[in-house]
Amino acid sequence: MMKTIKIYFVLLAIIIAAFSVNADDGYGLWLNYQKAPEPVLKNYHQQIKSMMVLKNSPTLKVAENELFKGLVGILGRQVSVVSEIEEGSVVAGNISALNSLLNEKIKSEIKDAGEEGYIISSVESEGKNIILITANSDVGVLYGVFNFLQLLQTGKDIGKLDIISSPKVKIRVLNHWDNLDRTVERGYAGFSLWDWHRLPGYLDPRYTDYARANASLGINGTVLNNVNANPAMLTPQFLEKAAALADIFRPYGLKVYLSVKFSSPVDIGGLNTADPLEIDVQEWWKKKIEEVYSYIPDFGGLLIKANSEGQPGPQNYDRTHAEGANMLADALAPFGGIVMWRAFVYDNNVPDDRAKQAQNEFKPLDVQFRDNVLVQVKNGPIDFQPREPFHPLFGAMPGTPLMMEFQITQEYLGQATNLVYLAPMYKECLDSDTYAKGEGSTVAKVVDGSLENHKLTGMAGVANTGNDRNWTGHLFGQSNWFTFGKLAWNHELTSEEIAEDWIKMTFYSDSEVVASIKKIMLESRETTVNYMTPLGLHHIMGRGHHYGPGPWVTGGRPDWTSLYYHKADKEGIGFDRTPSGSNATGQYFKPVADMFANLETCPEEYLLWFHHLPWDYKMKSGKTLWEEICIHYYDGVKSVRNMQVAWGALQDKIDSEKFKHVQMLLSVQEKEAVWWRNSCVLYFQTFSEMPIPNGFEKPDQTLEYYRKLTFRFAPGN
Ligand code: GCW
Repeated sequence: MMKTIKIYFVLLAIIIAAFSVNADDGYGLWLNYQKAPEPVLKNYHQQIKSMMVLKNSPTLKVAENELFKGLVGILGRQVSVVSEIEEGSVVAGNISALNSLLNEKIKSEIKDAGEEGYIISSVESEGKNIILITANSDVGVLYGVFNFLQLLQTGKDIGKLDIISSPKVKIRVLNHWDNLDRTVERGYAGFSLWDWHRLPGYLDPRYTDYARANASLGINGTVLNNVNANPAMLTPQFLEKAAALADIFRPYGLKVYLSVKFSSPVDIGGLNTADPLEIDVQEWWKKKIEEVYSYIPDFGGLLIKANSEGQPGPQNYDRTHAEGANMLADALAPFGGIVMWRAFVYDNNVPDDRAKQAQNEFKPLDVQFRDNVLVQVKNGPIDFQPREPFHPLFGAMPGTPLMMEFQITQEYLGQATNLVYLAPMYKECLDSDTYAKGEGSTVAKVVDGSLENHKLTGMAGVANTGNDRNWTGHLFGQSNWFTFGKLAWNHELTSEEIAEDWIKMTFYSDSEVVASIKKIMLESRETTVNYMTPLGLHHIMGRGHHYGPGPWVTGGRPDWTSLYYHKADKEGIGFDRTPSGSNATGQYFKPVADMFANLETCPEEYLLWFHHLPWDYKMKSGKTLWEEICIHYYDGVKSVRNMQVAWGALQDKIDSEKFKHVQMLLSVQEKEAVWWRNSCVLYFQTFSEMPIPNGFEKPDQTLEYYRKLTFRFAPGN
């Protein structure tokens, strides 16, 4: 009998261990709060004895719960919640609640922390050593708590804390391209998180987890619905649902915004025009916005895609983007709401060069927008390609705050089957020098307002979330959500720093594992560029769904074909955007324009973006352009294989479920990389008529084979 019981307990222990250590499906994101490893654990135990949050608001209640949960997890023991400070207390609260504990230094520094910033400081009070987390606002305290926990999760020394942090941009929002039927445009992680049908009655606990995840990154807003907006979003039925989400998000500092269709006054308002200069139309919007605020008193504002890809807009009535945006801005202004007006325009006439269109349309409108309007600009002038030069609008509209739009969902970067860490791509854009006001006028300075002293600033990320158990489809997609939030708060962080924190918070592993995952992540974006669109190639993905290669896509609207972008023929390949071509280079400021236009100075990674060159053009390496194209495609595949090997070596070092998930996806990625390489090399070879260099494995399928592949139900389309 005794023996059976023993065996039973041993089995039970094994089962529990298996489930707790080896079955992490990724739902907990970077917020699992695993026990800290020795030796830091010992220090933390000495330094943290108890906690106290001075709370009088739902936000501070959230902060208290989070701090408690975090400390218990990380310290691996109970934590007492005290009402008087003790030696080793972690004390959090806003400045008025903590007033008596603040020293002169904190009192003067807190002014610089602004509305959402915070201070984390080791101080001595009444002879006791404590850690203070304080801010001007409650949400600042919450951000401070998350940051403090992150310090512990990443094993930082907390002996002498002296941190002051505040966000570099004001509006830090996710853009969900989620439709009301729960499909997600360019979504690869299942269906929309918003269960519209069951809202507002049924409140999925996941909504709270979503808000918490965003708050942990400092994301303070979310646009719930697709920019290709359904006018029903503004009907009472859906406003009530949106309001239910807003109520859940509020304590987390997360404001709700909506995308609207410009023709809404006609679609749902019974008017026969949406002309922004018509009084009736203006009145309709004023009433509608008033109604929105009656549902959501702290509503953030509107996001609009107008006169782009078939969406209606002010140009339908011969009005400008500014006239359209200002009408909405006037309706929102009394409530403090803002308009985010997108510059991704794509009109009904095929332009000589689509890369120039946004600047052609928007630059002349500078200083015409109301104070509560931001123009939202994609990072590059075409469309979220694996690599684009920065958008020439940055710096070109000094009188208008320009907001950055990054894409987190990997529409053009392997969707949810490819491991691609996007921080290097975001940073490449943010760090680019526009030269708008001489050297040092980086895109980041345009976006954070410091270049022109704009107070209203913002950064948007097209979300990669869905109702997949792990939120983002690919586990590493989580790192891109994380990255977006971190960079929106502080664009000065490096890709390395962000990767390192995310890895530690996700895999809680030793430094060797961290180093090896970090290497995989940091190389992944360049790897993808190599097997998809090396040397400045772009927009050669499959038609419609953008899944896989489609360099052969022709027919239909020219600027929706690959041929339009690569312009390959017997003579050569690439889009001539120099003054002898479309002169898109002329949209950049002086030294940049010349750098791109001049073959001597154009960085090779943008070569075919700006130049049409013969196949035998001599590259810096001494090899021909054709050879270099091949080398890049083959390198891309090789790097994916290296990633597989490096990942394989982690087998016994990380959670087995996470390991297998990524391992399987890496093998899908390897096949897709080969598919990309073979398709592109074989296709371009029909023009170059040159051989694949010696020593490279020959494609095992014909071009015809690849051209015939179809994917009828590819997601996100
Ligand atoms: O990247 C393209 C996508 C469209 C998207 C559009 C946009 C929401 O292919 O699906 O529409 O950009 O940004 O408006």
